[in-house]
Amino acid sequence: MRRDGLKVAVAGATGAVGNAMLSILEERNFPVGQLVPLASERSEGRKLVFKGQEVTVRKLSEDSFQGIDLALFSAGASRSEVFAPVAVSAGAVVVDNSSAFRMKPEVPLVVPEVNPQAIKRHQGLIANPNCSTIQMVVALKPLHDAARIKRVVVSTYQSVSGAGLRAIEELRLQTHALLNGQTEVAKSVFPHQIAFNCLPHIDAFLENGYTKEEMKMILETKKIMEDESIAVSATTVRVPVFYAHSESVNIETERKLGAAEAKEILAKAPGIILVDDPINKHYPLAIHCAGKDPVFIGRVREDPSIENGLNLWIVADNLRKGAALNAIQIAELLIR
Ligand code: 25A
Ligand code: L14
Repeated sequence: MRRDGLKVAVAGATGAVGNAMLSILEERNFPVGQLVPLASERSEGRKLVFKGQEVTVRKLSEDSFQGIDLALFSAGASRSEVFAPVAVSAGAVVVDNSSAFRMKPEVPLVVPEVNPQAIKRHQGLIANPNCSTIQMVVALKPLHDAARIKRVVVSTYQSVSGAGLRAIEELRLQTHALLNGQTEVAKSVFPHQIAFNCLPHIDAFLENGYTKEEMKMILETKKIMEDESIAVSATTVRVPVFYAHSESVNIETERKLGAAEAKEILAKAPGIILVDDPINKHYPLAIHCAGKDPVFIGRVREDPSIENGLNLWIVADNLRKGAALNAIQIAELLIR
């Protein structure tokens, strides 16, 4: 791929992730020569601003990718299934945010802090992992290198922005309605009221009783860490938070890792900020991590219920490190 003056398409440019992609391309001075924002016909003709210039949203179609060097996809799995292969055939390299291709053996699934080497074997398409998985593996990788992780038990507290712009609006409207004395709320994105509630249900349920979101955490973790032996047990929960996902993570290691040693390792690891001073009430909070790039870790402590166990609290902005930022970091590896 060229290294300068790239023609970059963003499929889903009007969505929550697409919008973050435009900001991050600009912030990081990614070498964009021309930006081509793509979305559904609902947004055709809409103007967006990129680097101070107006750009017009075009309808995502078979002819969207002529001359495109890099295509960033975040318009849902069904759109990626149809249009990502079209973009690759047209000669673009695709970084796909959806779940469509992540588990395909020939497709690299990349978190730059964890498995940058996997990118080398790409055949035109690189998959960006699930948001909850990305922030967890950034934390797991340095601990795995130090002490080999045998098992992970994770519960997530996921913000509504992961489900898109309409989901953000649904939480806002429901909260407003309930605070104004209404007892019934309108719902369309989430299966139940999300305001003042927690939903143990993200993405669709599978026959095994788990949700797709939970299975993504299990399967994608093994693939990114390149270690099928890591056992993962996940419960994913939607909470009434707008931005940033939080996770309670319990790990069991082969070798004993004390809390102090674990903190030292995490503090030095790439992409991580340790915020762990509970006496002064310092630990990562979604409201502080929203809009930021790193993965924030705190509440690091030994688990006395097993021989070699640790508990961690991990928070990151799901639209940035969980989606748009990670995708652009992948693109940066491509042009390096
Ligand atoms: O299809 P899926 O797999 O179920 O996933 C799609 C949903 O998941 C979000 C996405 O959020 C959407 O809600 N999403 C997808 N991948 C994600 C990821 N990795 C992710 N969220 C987090 N991490 P979104 O609404 O913020 O962004 C959607 C973007 O995709 C464009 N798009 C949708 N359908 C398209 C399409 N582009 C091309 N062809 C299609 N057929 C979408 O553009 C947006 O950029 P848009 O023009 O449809 O959206 C403009 C406005 O319309 C609202 N809207 C979205 N869907 C509907 C809708 N309004 C009415 N009815 C709808 N069904 C959006 O809120 C936006 O303001
Ligand atoms: O697989 O609804 O990347 O919060 C990320 C957002 C799945 C849905 C993925 C959500 C999507 C998820």
